[in-house]
Amino acid sequence: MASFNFNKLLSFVLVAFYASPAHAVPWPLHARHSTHRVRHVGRGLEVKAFYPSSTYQTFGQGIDPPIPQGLTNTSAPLALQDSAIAFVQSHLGVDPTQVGYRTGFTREDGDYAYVNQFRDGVPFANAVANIAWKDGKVVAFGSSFVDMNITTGNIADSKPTLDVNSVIPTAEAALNGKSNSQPPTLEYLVNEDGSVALTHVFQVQNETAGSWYEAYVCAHTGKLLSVTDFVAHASYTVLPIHKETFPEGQEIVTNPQDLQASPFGWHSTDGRTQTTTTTGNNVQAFVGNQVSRQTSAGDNFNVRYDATKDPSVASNRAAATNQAFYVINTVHDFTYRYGFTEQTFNFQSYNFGKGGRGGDRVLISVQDASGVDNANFATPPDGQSGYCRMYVWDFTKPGRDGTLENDIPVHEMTHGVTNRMTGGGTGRCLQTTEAGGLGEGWSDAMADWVSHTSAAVPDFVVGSWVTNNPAGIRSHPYSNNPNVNPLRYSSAAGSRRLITFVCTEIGEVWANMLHNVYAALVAARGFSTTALTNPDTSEGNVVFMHLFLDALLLQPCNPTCECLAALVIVLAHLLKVVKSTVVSARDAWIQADQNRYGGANKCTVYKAFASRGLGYNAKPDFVDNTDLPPGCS
Ligand SMILES: *[C@@H]1O[C@H](CO)[C@@H](O)[C@H](O)[C@H]1NC(C)=O
Ligand SMILES: *[C@@H]1O[C@H](CO)[C@@H](O)[C@H](O)[C@H]1NC(C)=O
Ligand SMILES: *[C@@H]1O[C@H](CO)[C@@H](O)[C@H](O)[C@H]1NC(C)=O
Ligand SMILES: [Ca+2]
Ligand SMILES: [Zn+2]
Repeated sequence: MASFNFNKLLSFVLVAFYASPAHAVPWPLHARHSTHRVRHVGRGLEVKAFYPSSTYQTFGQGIDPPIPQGLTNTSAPLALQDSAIAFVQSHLGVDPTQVGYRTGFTREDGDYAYVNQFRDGVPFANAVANIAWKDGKVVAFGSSFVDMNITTGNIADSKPTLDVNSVIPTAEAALNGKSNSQPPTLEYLVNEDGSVALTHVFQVQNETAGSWYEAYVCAHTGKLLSVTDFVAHASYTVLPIHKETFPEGQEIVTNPQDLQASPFGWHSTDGRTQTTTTTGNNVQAFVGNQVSRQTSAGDNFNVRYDATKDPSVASNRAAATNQAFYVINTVHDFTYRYGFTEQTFNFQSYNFGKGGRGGDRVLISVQDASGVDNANFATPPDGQSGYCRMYVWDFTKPGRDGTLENDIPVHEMTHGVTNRMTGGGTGRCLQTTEAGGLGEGWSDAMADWVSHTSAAVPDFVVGSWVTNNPAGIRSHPYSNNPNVNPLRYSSAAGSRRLITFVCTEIGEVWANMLHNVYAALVAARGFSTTALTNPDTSEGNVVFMHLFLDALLLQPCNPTCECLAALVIVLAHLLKVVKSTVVSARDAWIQADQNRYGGANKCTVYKAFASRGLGYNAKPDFVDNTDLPPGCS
């Protein structure tokens, strides 16, 4: 029979997810995973980050847009395209043939458009502009348009003398790779000296070497004029993903991006312009509020975190921002490999035409000022950025930045993964299970999963460094030794005593079951050291991650309920829902195995669940059952 300390658990519950008894406070709203409630995103600033430009203006409340020439009915709503072109024309004094609309979108917080400079119908690669409107007024404008009055006379003819196919081999040889399936384009390229060349633009890639370039070859001379290096020079001093806590040691990690998952690398949202900050297609990591936020800059990705100094010193802020950028990108990349893609509603600014909605990279606020001793992740629907807040922990002097304990950011990002993959990207489908704590369980299980480097499955403790407590912030380490972690299915029955119990306790029961499922799969099938980037092998850790993400897509969307409401009536209702979700979450794993592996791992998985009371005949009643399905022994 499971025994656990009521008071200890109660204290945990009261301080939400990441906290300890010493810091017991009533459950603060912000410390919950207040999924779907936080909807603010700093689009106005993101526009600038999308397209770094030589000039950038903001207009406060906004300025009236010009009326496009030839417009007869001024009260008819304008197409974004027409407004964009009219504004650029009037603001830069260029004629209509010099501006071409590229793309744009309308959201509830404003309208956004992107244009390129053109000449003779040929776009400029590096002369672009972006406009943002709020309530019909122009609020921001960025531009790198070149002044044609200066360049005229020094600009190449718009008709190429060389065919693109004739210049590709030279660039392939020079760049040690092959041109890929991205169609070549013809574009003007403004050179540093102000002259303008006509270029064939295409991508040259080498997966073995991990390189990916965009080549600009002169369409008149065949000379390689410029290269966009999508991936090089990205090195970060970070706590590598498999190291759970800061004392395990920072390392310099070079080119960690997975180009299958992030085709433009981590620092580009358009495959053309590269950011040199912690702003990219998958995540923007920053310190500060929406307006004054600071991202780390390229020459600063290798700053070390110094735990003897306060988290707020500039070097520690930069290091933590880099760490956040690295972790969120890493989770983006490996979950992408296992199925959290554009189509399954992942977080990306640009979706490469692969489905789903873009414009929703993760925003992660490091050392967020709104709290301490916790972290949270808000998951609005597909198309709106996930928002993660990381806090400083004040259990020690100096305090410790939670970002430097990988189990915390991995846990948080996993909330985004599970919320998006369950029920079709609405972000609405884990309200109940989240309240019941399954979300907590998945998030801990993910942090557990990334920490492994061999077939060994040591006990896993969450939150030990930030709290300076080897026992961490859960009631027990996750363990396949029942003496270390005695939690069983029936342990969740403790939730009957107090509604808030449900949230943490179910999560711990579930995470410990998954720890045991993982151990069983690795014991049965071995361990892959390339699991983060290769999902196509059959080792236990690979199978585990497939089942983990596949099951999310299979499980049902759950009705909404609030964990905070400590009402007996709600409790009764909640328990009914929670009960069914634990069993159905397990069923989804079994079904995922059936779908992907023809049921090859059914007995292994069932045995692990049954060993913790969630056996074949377990019912939604929190009564342990250790039965195995027919055919398993
Ligand atoms: C002008 O546009 C408004 C709004 O779309 C419309 O109601 C009105 O009929 C239009 N007037 C003319 C003369 O087309
Ligand atoms: C370019 O020259 C034209 C004609 O002289 C002038 O009207 C225009 O303002 C100039 N454009 C810029 C950007 O200076
Ligand atoms: C890719 O890089 C590898 C390693 O540098 C090299 O051996 C190979 O030839 C390159 N492939 C191409 C197509 O150039
Ligand atoms: Ca998306
Ligand atoms: Zn959580």
